[in-house]
Amino acid sequence: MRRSGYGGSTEAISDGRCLIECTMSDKYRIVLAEEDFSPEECVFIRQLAGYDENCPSPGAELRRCLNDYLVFQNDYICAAKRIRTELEILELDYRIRYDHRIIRAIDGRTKSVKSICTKLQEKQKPLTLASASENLTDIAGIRVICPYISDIYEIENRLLAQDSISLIRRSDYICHPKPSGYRSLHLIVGTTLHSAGKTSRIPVEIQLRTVAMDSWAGLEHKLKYKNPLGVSDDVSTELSECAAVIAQTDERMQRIYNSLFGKEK
Ligand code: 0O2
Repeated sequence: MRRSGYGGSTEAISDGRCLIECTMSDKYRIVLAEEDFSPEECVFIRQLAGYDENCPSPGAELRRCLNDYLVFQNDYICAAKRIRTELEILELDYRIRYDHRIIRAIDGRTKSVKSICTKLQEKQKPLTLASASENLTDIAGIRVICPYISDIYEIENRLLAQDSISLIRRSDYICHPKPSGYRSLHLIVGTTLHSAGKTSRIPVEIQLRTVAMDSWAGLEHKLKYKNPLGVSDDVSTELSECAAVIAQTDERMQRIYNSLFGKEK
């Protein structure tokens, strides 16, 4: 096995495994060998990138698949990074200008290759990278946690005022909670990337919630939303009632905040 320096050349090894170096920056310098992915993930990557079983050079073909996948994924990493930076700038501006911490936390993830495939299968869409780009809008996801409900809409307005960010879809689960009791503002925004001579608008899902909504969603996610065994109607009702109590508390806290600080911004 031979590895070049930081220039990013790659070398397949004889038993069909391979190593890839990405050359973006130190942070994104990724060295991947097949064993970095579970065997299951490797199957998904091969499927998504259209692995050619008849290719006379399996190592090189796997390397191509991994490389195609990493190039695909990198667009989403970059798009999320840009949105995150805008959010951090906004947070700083509010802290300095108004002495208000409009954002308590920002969390982010890119969807795993397994989740991408599962979602495509659920939507009965082809398992290809092109299909993932076309049919999924949450490959890059950012969660923003705010103190007050009004902060959520303030952030929305400020973000969408940016030339580099456009709204693709908006779901207001605060005004219209899900039957489960789930509350958040979901924005699918697009941001334009220019790379390798082409321009593309990459979607990023932003979930904006209060601290209280987030604590409920975090617990319910495990208890019910992602529980493969499901829960009884009684538990569902109780969870939904908890969400309603939390929503009332958020509204009361908002009223207290407004009464003390008014509309300064
Ligand atoms: P995960 O593991 O959290 O990422 P789409 O996902 O865009 O194809 P849709 O219906 O537009 O479909 O998405 P939706 O319902 O607007 O938002 C999906 C995400 O919101 C979910 O992602 C969850 O993160 C969150 N969410 C939606 N409903 C609930 C709920 O009842 N409880 C909790 N805790 N979270 C919820 P994923 O990919 O489904 O899951």
